[in-house]
Amino acid sequence: MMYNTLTAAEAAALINNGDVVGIGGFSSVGTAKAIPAALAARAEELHAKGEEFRVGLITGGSTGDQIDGALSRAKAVSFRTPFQSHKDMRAAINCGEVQYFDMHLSHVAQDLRYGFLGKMDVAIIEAADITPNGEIVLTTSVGITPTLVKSASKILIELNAHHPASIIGMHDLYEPANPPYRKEIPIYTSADRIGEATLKVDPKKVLGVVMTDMPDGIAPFTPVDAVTAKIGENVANFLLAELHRGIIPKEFLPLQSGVGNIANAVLGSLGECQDIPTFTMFTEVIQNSVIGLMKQGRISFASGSSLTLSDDVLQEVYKDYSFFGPKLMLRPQEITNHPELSRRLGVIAINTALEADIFGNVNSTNVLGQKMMNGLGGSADFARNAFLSIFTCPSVAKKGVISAIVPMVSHVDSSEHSVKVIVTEQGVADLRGKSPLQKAQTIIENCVHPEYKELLWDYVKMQTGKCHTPMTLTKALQMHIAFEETGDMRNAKF
Ligand code: 0RQ
Repeated sequence: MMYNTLTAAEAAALINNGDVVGIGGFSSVGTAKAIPAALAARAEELHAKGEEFRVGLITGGSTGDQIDGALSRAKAVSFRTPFQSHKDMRAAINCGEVQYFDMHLSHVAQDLRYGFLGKMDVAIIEAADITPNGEIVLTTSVGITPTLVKSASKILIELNAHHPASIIGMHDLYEPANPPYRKEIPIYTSADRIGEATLKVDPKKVLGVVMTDMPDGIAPFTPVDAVTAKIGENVANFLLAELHRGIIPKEFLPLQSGVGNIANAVLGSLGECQDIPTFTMFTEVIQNSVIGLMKQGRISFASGSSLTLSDDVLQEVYKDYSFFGPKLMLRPQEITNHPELSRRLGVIAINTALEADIFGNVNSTNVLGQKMMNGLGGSADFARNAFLSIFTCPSVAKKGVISAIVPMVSHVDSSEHSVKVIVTEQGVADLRGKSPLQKAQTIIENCVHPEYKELLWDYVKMQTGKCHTPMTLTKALQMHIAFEETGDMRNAKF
């Protein structure tokens, strides 16, 4: 190999207090793992000696315990962007210890290139293989890695034996030029290849390679429950009706589906619905359910930025790579989430809301407008530009003391202009072509839990016939206030 080998501790020692560190990878997979864990240990050692040690942390998306967990517990992170979903990092953000800023995932790489995020000192990336001329075969994700290695002044590589070198060709690496030289992105179907299979890095920047053998560590999904199954069924029936009335073409359209148990259940229902033709995915995260549906012949191709599979399912893919390999493609998140492509391909986007309001605005991130959950991720990239943008959520949270449908969301991630359909286990609200009052009527009638219907009707009636949007400024957050004061939104009064 043309690069030096290092131990994880030696690599971590090359990172300085105040550095901005970019860790390649996305959705907790394909991330470097050993060096970040060693970096956390180094920070703890230095802190014990009374020395300051914190770095800025930029990744493609969420990361696992070795990164967001270990570094936040070590109090080694000064700022964090663009997305996380780890309980310890979330706690550090919500107590003000880490300055977090939420970003559309499609923007991260270009904001780095534009210089909006300042200088990038060190990129730490994971490789399945390094070619004789020093090019990198990435592992289970791409994220912002191609941009990271260009922006950073130093590069550290983890060569992870857990992934076979034979996955060369699964990645399609393409970086748009900066304006005014940017051209159209020539992808016309989910499976179109436009870039390179391997990542070129400047060998002068590579400080060394750490050898590892570590799984991504994605836990298997919890089984589908009655509520998520019903949401999945409602989405499938809605899409089927759109297909039958000719709104969705008979070939069907590529699907984007968010992360988590609800998204997994929705995909499962779509797959089971034999009246929906075999479809492709043009998505951000490829999760377990996609692999199951490929085996059944229901999904013919999946383009995404990460292969977020539990280890047992990933091993299944590697074992039968001649079947799965030609059906999978991993691209930078700037491409998977690109507005041009969502519009051109006519992506059907299905994402999850924490709460939605009766006018169709969606909050995916801030609980009670205050506490960060994960970040908006790619949800708004897709929602704004999709052919059809659907948001799903259970109608109530926390055993019914919270209604997911409220008079006004406490934070907006996707506005009413992007949100076309809301689906809960109660039913489907189709918001297309409706005024604010009509949206409110449809959402309350079809999506709200029975225990909250009367309350929300009372709210709407206060201003109906008096203004364009029937909202009451002094009462709009009354349900959130009731929850904060009494622990139950049902105690709100209008
Ligand atoms: O908490 O487990 O402690 O009970 O929020 O909620 O219903 O299990 O749903 O796991 O799918 O997450 C929006 C956070 C939903 C996720 C969000 C509580 C609820 C539970 C989780 P408990 P569920 P999910 C592209 C798409 C943004 C990124 C995105 C997300 C916990 O989907 O991060 O879409 N989306 N990316 O009890 C207080 C409410 C609540 C509430 C639910 N109104 N108030 N708590 N909860 N509603 C892919 C990527 O970008 C990578």
